[in-house]
Amino acid sequence: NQVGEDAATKLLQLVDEAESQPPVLVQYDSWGKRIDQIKVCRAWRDYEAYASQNGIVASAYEREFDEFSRVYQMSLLYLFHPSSALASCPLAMTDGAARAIEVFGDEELKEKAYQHLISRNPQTFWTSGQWMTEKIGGSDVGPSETIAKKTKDGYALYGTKWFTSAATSQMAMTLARIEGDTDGGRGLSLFYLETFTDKECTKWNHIEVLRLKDKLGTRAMPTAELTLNGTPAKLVGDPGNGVRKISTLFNITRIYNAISSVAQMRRGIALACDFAEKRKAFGKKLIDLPLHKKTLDDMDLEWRGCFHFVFKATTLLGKDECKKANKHEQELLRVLTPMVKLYTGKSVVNVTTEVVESFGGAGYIEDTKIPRLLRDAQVLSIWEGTTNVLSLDMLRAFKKENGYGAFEQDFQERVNKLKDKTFQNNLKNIWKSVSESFQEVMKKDEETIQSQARHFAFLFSRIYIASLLIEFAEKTKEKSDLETAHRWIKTF
Ligand code: MFK
Repeated sequence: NQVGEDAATKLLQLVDEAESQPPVLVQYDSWGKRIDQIKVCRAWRDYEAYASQNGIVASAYEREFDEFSRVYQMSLLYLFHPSSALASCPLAMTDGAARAIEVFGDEELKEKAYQHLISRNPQTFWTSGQWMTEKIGGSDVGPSETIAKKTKDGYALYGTKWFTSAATSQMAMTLARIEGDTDGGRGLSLFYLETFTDKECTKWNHIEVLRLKDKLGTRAMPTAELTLNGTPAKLVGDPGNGVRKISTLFNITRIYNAISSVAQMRRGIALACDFAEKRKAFGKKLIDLPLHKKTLDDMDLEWRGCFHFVFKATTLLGKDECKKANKHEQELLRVLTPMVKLYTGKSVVNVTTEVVESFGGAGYIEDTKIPRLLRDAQVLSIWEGTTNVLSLDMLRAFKKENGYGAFEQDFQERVNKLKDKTFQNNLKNIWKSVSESFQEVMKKDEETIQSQARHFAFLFSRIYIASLLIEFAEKTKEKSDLETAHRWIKTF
């Protein structure tokens, strides 16, 4: 695939350029006029153009491969992300916005914004922001303070958004409370706004840029703090239920996050393996030192499990979007989305920590570019819902949307089909013990239940992954796939 080839060559070269020329905010021009210009480097723009031309968002909506279009599109993302200096982030939000418009948008949004978001022409391609976070809360979105005042053409928004990733996007989806509406997430509404008033994106649309954020990683990406001073906005769908509506968007970005985590793990492991083939210590190549080899194998095992997990969710997403998913599959997708995000978001941090260590002291030194891998991994367990928030979302889906029933049924059906009866019994026994202790906890008070959510989110993820690995191995009949499944189950 051409994107794979480019990821190893020209896209990779852009990473250094983008990282060495981080965005800059110029607040005033030479004559003291407030301009709030965010300058991004050429490489950052090149990434957006490349993504558009190669359909990294568009191919999901062209649906050339019908229900498998998502698998195809996420495979492109998988190749693109590790060489993208996190230009994958605006693409995630762009994709989420396209999906939200597809679900809730009127004809006007579908004819204009949507066409820009899925364009393959860099001249007409738009990216979108997803402005949810306010000073009052990042995880707790319900108390958001942005107000929407009715105007003759629509609404005008007033408020401050504390983190706006990729702030140079041409549009954004955001939340605001229409004056007089109730408190909490249900009183918020979903809005569409255009960030600039001119095509060249130089004149902000009643928006002030307060500052750019100085972040641990994602340094090539402009993340800004913005104040909306009467920004014209259009209501998306009916008023209210803004949190529920924007979940359509963040359920897409959460899968992007999981794909990107898996892709980033693979890149780190590839570098660590390459180094191990070249570096000598104690008279041998590192790869021939048994403990080092075992450490690399364990990293690889984790990546394999995560890969199957996230592509299972991606397959369901594609089915759902093509209206081919039945109710059970929709419920399963709902619950797997937070699970794949939380599980892979933590794994990428753990695996990348090992990658750094596998280079010894060199991994800690900036000019090897290895530290950047860890900096950029850290955000993957934070944005789009932290591990704890997503563990609670798993419980929400388990309880409210028959997520547990769908999850258990899918797991049992897969396990019942296994040919390897020893493996089957092992899995059944592990499931029995985990599900019984889960049911015991679910009888307790809400505080106890919540305190155990993360523990069970990881356990359920790991057992589900075991079932995916053995199912895959029984299909391919490859020795290495069988070994992978057996090694995974031994970790319980
Ligand atoms: C390389 C990869 C790049 C990835 C892109 C990175 C871009 C970065 C941009 C950002 O980071 S944007 C900020 C991301 N912020 C979050 O993800 C917010 C995290 N917090 C949560 O997810 C909380 O769980 C949540 C805000 C949803 C809690 O909201 P509420 O209103 O306190 O909870 P509530 O009342 O349970 O939910 C409101 C409704 O939404 C309910 O429906 P009903 O009104 O019908 O009862 C919920 O069922 C529904 N809901 C909540 N989460 C849902 C959901 N529905 C479907 N899917 C979900 N995940």
